[in-house]
Amino acid sequence: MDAQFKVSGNIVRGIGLTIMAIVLVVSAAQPVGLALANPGPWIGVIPSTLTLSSGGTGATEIRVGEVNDLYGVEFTLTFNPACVRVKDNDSTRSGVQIEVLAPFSSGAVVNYTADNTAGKVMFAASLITPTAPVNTGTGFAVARITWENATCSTALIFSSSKLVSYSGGVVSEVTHERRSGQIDIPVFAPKGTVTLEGRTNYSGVEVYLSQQACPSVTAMWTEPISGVLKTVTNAAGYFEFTAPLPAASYSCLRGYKQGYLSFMKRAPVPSGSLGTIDLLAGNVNQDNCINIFDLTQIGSDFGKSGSDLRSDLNGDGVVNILDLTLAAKNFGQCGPVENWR
Ligand SMILES: [Ca+2]
Ligand SMILES: [Ca+2]
Repeated sequence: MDAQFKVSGNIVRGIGLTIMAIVLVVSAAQPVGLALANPGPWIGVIPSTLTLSSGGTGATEIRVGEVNDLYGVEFTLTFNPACVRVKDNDSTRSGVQIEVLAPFSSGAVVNYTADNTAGKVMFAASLITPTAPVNTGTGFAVARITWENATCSTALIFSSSKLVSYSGGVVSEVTHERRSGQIDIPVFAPKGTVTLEGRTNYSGVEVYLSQQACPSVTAMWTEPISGVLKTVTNAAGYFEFTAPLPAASYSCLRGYKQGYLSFMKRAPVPSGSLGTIDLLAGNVNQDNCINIFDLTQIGSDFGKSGSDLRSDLNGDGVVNILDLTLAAKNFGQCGPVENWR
């Protein structure tokens, strides 16, 4: 074996490169394996996901973990300024400042500002002798950022960071992992399905989402109040809202279709699916009850054909025995219907 290596320099060199390549691959893979087995020093956003309602306020801490003798911290955290802004924690200074936590708050704080235009938070602080270095353990908070006016979700990413330890008279930079975070704003999006008795096409049901409480009376509401959101069902009866305000801002979902009893969902209107509501046919005169007035109207329209006939409950273009039977079957019923399934 020795002879072979000596004979051909090319072979030796080739093997050497292969070994180097293997070493490189192994060493590149090592930090991942080690990080899983035994987490090393880190700086991170805690909680990693801050869930806020739209327009809401909440705080995240910037913590450092698994560092012994921490003495200095510097970081820049970026966010989408179109989605959220940093609340000013120091009204005595111009600009926007975040909260520096002890013991760094009594140290040499060089920077603790936020830029709500560029979307970044900058921090640089060191402890001062005689303050002892910090053993951070599993997580030590150095700063707190209060977020306000959140309108959309955004990542919170460290674009740079430096951790410095001071031990035995030596200042040294600590290699560490950056754990980014995020602000999450769940979208309030109630949706559901409306079926229309006697029809196979469920389109054209007007659905409203309002900040005003649902009406307690059975009377048909007439016109939409200002500020409500409106949508219309498709042929399958499906509707969906994407509401810009927090869920708690909305107190009532309601809707109607000519010829049918109205329906509603009282507060709290859930985000996501409300299920399906089945509307009974026969409310020709829009008073939200099916009674003799409706039957009388159908009777007087009996035999008529054309589009947009009030008494044409099933929408087949003619007022006939089918429409009369639908209304008669539901005689005595009143809306609004609330039995979602
Ligand atoms: Ca009626
Ligand atoms: Ca008809």
